[in-house]
Amino acid sequence: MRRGSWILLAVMSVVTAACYSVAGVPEEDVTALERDLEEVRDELAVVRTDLRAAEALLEQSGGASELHSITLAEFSIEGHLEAQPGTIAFEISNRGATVHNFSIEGLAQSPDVDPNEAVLWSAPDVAAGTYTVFCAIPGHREAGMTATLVVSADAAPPTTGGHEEADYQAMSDAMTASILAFPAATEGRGNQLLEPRIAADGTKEFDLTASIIDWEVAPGRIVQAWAYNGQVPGPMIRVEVGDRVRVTVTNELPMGTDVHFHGVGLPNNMDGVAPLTQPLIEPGETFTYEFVAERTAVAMYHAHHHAQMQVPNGLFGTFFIGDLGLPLGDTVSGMNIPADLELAGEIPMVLNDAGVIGYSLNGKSFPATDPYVFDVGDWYLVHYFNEGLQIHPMHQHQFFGLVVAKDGVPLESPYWTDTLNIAPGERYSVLFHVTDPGAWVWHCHILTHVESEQGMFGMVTAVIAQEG
Ligand SMILES: [Cu+2]
Repeated sequence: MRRGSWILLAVMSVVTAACYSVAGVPEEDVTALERDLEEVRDELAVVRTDLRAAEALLEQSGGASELHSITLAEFSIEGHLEAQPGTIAFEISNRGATVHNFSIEGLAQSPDVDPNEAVLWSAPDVAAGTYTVFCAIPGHREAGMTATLVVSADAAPPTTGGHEEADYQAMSDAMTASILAFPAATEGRGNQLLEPRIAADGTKEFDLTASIIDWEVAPGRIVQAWAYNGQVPGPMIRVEVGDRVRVTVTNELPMGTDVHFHGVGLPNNMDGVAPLTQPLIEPGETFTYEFVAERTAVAMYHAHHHAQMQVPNGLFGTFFIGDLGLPLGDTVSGMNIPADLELAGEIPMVLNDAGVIGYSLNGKSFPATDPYVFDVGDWYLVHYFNEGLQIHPMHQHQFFGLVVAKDGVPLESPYWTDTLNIAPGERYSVLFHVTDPGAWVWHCHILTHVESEQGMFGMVTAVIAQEG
C-alpha cells in the first residue's frame, strides 16, 4: 500500500472515533465535538487534495523522462519550456543566490525554492496555448525572470533524465557576443558630483529626493529602481574636513525612509535610524540632516529603514570628506610608490548584488558598466563600496593594487593584492599602477556573479591601457 493511502486510513479512523464518541454526552460537548469533526473534515480535504496532486505528479514523472527541468537564477528562467497539454510535471532548480519561484501566469505558482535547492511540482490540467512564466518574488520578473511556456500536442518531450542536452556551441556564441557588446550605452548614469549650495554662514547644503524611477541596468533591461535624484548610485557628495553640512532629504517614495551616513562621525540624532534617532520620513515629508564633517571619510549614505529592500533597489550613494592620504614615496614589499605620483583617475565603484538592480557596478550590469581608459604609467585610485548582501572578491587583471585604506582609514602597513574580498558595508581604497597596454578585465571573482549560460553579465568592467 502507498504511504499516502496509510495517511488517508489514519485520518479516516480519527473521523470514525470522533463520530462514535458523540452518543450520550451533554449538548455543549456535542457542539465542541462537531466543531472538532469539522476541522478534521477540513484537514481530510487538504490531505485528499495533496494526495491527488502527489498521484498526478507520480503518474507524470513515472518515467523521469517526462519531468520538465527548469533552472532559476538571477535573473533568468531556463529549461524545457514546451509541453504536451495536461498535467505538466516540473523539476525546478534554483542555481541563484536568493529565493525564487516559478509561476505560470493566470494558472499556478510553485512553492518558493531556496538557493541550491530543487523541488518537484506539477501544474494540473494545462490547456494548449502560450503562457508567460515568471518568478513572482517582487522585482524578479521585471529584472528578467520571465520566459514563455508553449503547450501544444506537437511539443517535443524532455530528453532522458529530465536534463537538457547542453548546447555548448550556443553557449560559446552567447559568451562571445556578450563580451563584444562591451561597452554598451544605456540611459542614466550614477555617482554624478552634487555641487553644494553655500549658505550665508558657509554651510554646504545638498538636496536629495528619493523616488522610484525607470533605470536601465543593462541594454534594454529597465527596472523600477529606488533612487536619489534620479540616479543609481545617488549623487556623489564631497566636502572638506571642518565643513558644516546640511542634507535635506525629500521622500517621494510610496513608503517611509531615512538616511544613514555610513562611515561618517555623527551626533546620535543625525544617525538616520528611525524611529530610534528620528521619526520616519513619511511619503511627501522632508527631513534635514545637519552635522560638522569632523574627520576624513570614504563613506556612503543609504536608507536604513527596510534597508534589505530599499538599499539593493538603489538607495545608496558615496560620501567623501577630505582627501585620503597616500603613502607617497614609500616602498612596500620592494615596490616603490613615487613621491610625485599624480592620480590619473579616482574611481568610486559601488558593488550591488540584489533587489531590482542585481549584480552590478555603479548601478550597471556588464556590458553597460563603464570602461576606464588610462595610459601605461598612470596610477589610479579606486574606492570599493559594498552596498550589496554578499561578499565580492574583486579582481583586477595584470595590475597589482596597493590597499591604502580600509573604511576610509589609511593603513599603517599598506599591502599589495590582485584580489580583494569586500564584505557588505566595507570600503577599501586601492591604488593601481598601469604597467602594460591592453584591455584588462576587472571583475568579481565569484564566477556566477559575472557569467551565466547567456554570457557575461553583472560585476565586470575593464581598464583599457593605451601606450602612453
Ligand atoms: Cu561577487
